[in-house]
Amino acid sequence: VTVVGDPRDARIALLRRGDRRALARAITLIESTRGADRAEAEALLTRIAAEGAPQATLRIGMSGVPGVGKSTFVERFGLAAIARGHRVAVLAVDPSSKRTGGAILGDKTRMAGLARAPEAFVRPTAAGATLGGVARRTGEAIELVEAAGFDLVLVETVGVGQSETAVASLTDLFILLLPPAGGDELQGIKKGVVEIADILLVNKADGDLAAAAARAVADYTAAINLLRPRVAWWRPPVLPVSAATGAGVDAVFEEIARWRQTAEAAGARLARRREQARERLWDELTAGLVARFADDPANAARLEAALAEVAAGTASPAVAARRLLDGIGANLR
Ligand SMILES: Nc1nc2c(ncn2[C@@H]2O[C@H](COP(=O)(O)OP(=O)(O)O)[C@@H](O)[C@H]2O)c(=O)[nH]1
Ligand SMILES: [Mg+2]
Repeated sequence: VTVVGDPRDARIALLRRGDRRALARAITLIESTRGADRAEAEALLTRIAAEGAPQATLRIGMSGVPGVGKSTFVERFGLAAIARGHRVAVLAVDPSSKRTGGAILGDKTRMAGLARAPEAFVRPTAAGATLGGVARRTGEAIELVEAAGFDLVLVETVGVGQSETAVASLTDLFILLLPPAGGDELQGIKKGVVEIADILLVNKADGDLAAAAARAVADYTAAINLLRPRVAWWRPPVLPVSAATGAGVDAVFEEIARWRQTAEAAGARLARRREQARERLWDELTAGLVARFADDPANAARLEAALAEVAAGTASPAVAARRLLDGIGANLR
C-alpha cells in the first residue's frame, strides 16, 4: 500500500532523524527572504514547536577578537564533546557585510574534523544581513538543529559591534576567548563583552606564550572581581586553555558542567530561555510594526512631511510621532 502524504511530513521526519541534508535545506529555507519561502519556513517552525522543543540541550555562545583562536577552539572542543557522547551543531554568526571567501575557507580548514564528523553539523551564516536578521535566523537555526537531535549548540561570533549581545541573548551560556596578553592590551577588550561572559578562556596557553597566558589569567581574574556579576549565583571563572594542544579543554567541560548544575539548581537556565523567547517576540513585534508602517505608501507621505517638520524645528519630535501613530489605525495590517 502506498500512502501519498504531505511531502512536508517526509521532510520533517528526515530532519527529526538528524539527516544533515534535510537540516541544511531547512536552514536555507529560514534564511530566505522570499515571501513564499518565509510562509513555508513558518509552517515548518510551527510544526516543530507543536511537537515540543527539546529542553535538555545546551546552547553556548562564543566570541573573541579575530585571530584569538575561535575556529581552532571550536574544532578541538567540538571533537572532544563528540567523544563525550554529544551531537554538536556549530552556527557561525558574522554580521559584517564583507566577509571574504578566504576567511570562510580558513575556518573550514581549521574545522576539518568537525566538518567530516557525522555527529556534527557546521553552518556559517550568509554575510550581509542586518543584526536583527542575523538574530532571527540564528534563533530559528537553533530551533532546527535541536529538533534534529543536536544537543550541544555552539554559536560563534566575531568580536564586532553588537553581535555578542545578540548571541548572548540566544544562548544559555556565553564563553569569551581572550588573547594571552595583559596590561594595556587588556584595556582594549570591550568591557561590555567581558560583562556578559559566563566563562573566560585565555587561549594559546602553550609554548612561548604559556607564561604570558598565566599572567593574563591572573589579570583578568582581578579585573572580573571588580565587575558586578551578570547574575548573583555565578562568578565567571578565568581559565588558561590551548586550542592547539588541547591542554585545559577538560577543565572547560568541568566548568560548563558546574555552571549547568548551578544554573539548574537556581532554576535559571530555562528561566533565561523563557525570558529570551519573550524578548525575541517583542523585538519581532517592534521591528514588524515599524516595517509595516513604513511600507504603507499612505504613511510614507505623512512620514516625509513629519520628518521635514521636525528637521525644520516647526514640530516637536514626540508630538509629530504621536500624530503619525494616531493616524495609522486600520491600515497597519
Ligand atoms: N599557539 C597557539 N596558536 C593558536 C591556538 N589557537 C589558535 N592558534 C592560531 O591562531 C591563529 C588564528 O586562529 P583561528 O582559530 O583562525 O582564530 P579565529 O579568527 O578566532 O577563528 C591560527 O594561526 C591558529 O593556528 C593555540 O591554542 N595556541
Ligand atoms: Mg575563525
